[in-house]
Amino acid sequence: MRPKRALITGITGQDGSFLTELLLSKGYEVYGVIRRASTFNTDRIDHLYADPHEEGARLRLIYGDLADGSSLNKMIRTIEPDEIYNLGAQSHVRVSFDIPEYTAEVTGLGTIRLLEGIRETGLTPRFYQASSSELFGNTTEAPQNERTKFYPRSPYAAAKAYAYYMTVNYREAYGLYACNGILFNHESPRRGETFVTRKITRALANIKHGRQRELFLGNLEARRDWGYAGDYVEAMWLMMQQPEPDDYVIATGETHTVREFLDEAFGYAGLDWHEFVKKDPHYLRPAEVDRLQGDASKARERLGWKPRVGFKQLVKMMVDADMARVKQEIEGTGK
Ligand code: NAP
Ligand code: G4F
Repeated sequence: MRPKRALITGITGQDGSFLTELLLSKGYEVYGVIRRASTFNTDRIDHLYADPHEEGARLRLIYGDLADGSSLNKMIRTIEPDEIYNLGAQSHVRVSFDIPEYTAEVTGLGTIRLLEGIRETGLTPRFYQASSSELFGNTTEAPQNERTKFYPRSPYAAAKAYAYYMTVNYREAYGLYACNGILFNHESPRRGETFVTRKITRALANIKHGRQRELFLGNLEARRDWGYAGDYVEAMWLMMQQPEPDDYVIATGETHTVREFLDEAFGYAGLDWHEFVKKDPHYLRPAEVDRLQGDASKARERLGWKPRVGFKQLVKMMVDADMARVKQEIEGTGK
């Protein structure tokens, strides 16, 4: 019997790298979709990548794009994956206000291209859609669960809402095994550097080492339910192993402001953030999501999933990693 095959879009991103590690550890063959870029963009998965010509190589990278349906169709037909994880997206909420049409193209329509690719080939891979707590947007209900009404507040969230509903529709209309993981914010030392947590921990490390004096941020009062990405990819995999497909909220249940994240991170490093943080309206959003807090009871009960890493531990992990990285950079360059 051949090993299980997974196809992952967004493999070069934070979640793609953790999911690849998890699937390889479970004996899967992993096929990752990468975009052509003018510089290398595989830093997060380089440690997992073997020579594709090597016998037994279990991670292979293929050029493709969520905006290019024919490349996706060809992949599905030739790879014949057992599971498809659609993690690829223009995933930055603030940026989606600047490039709304592109965000819809990739984050919204990219999903339908994959779903149609599955339908057209007549194959029956299981399908995971990376849905988001941003779907809840301006909700007044707290905490949010699978039954909470959506109120998207950005082009990103509206594109994710389209992708969410198409995933449900293909499940109902064509009997596809398709799930939405409605994941609340999850972070790690591999988090993209323009998301607020990583922006803070990177800046903090630079400040501590004398390489930066100021940190410019937007809204410090927004509340997020921040978990650890390594825990959240396990939930993705669990959703794909159930007898029936379904949609699940994945969250810690705790909510903290950006200000609290600053307190925790700078406090841990023995600094007072008020001395360094400046407000910059550039980082405010035309419409903000003020408060997110998830209720993952369904995932706990049905998947047996629960987060292992708490808020304080997450902040420490990210600060430690950025401190070590900056130290290494300084030792490497002498600056
Ligand atoms: P990320 O680090 O920003 O990674 C996004 C991935 O999508 C990257 O691999 C990127 O490739 C790829 N991508 C972008 N445009 C693409 C295109 N046109 N075609 C193919 N791939 C494309 O995001 P993440 O934090 O890992 O999140 C993974 C997914 O979960 C995303 O869909 C995100 O919207 C969703 N989500 C994330 C969170 C969270 O808190 N992290 C919460 C809920 C949902 P490049 O490396 O080439 O740019
Ligand atoms: O870190 P953020 O950019 O994450 P956001 O907007 O919550 O989106 C992330 O989580 C979603 C899940 O809910 C994902 F779907 C999405 O793909 C992405 O991964 O911003 C968090 C909060 C916001 O309220 C923002 O206004 O931090 C506030 N913030 C304050 N200053 C800032 C900044 N955000 C960023 N990126 N940069 C700032 O300077």
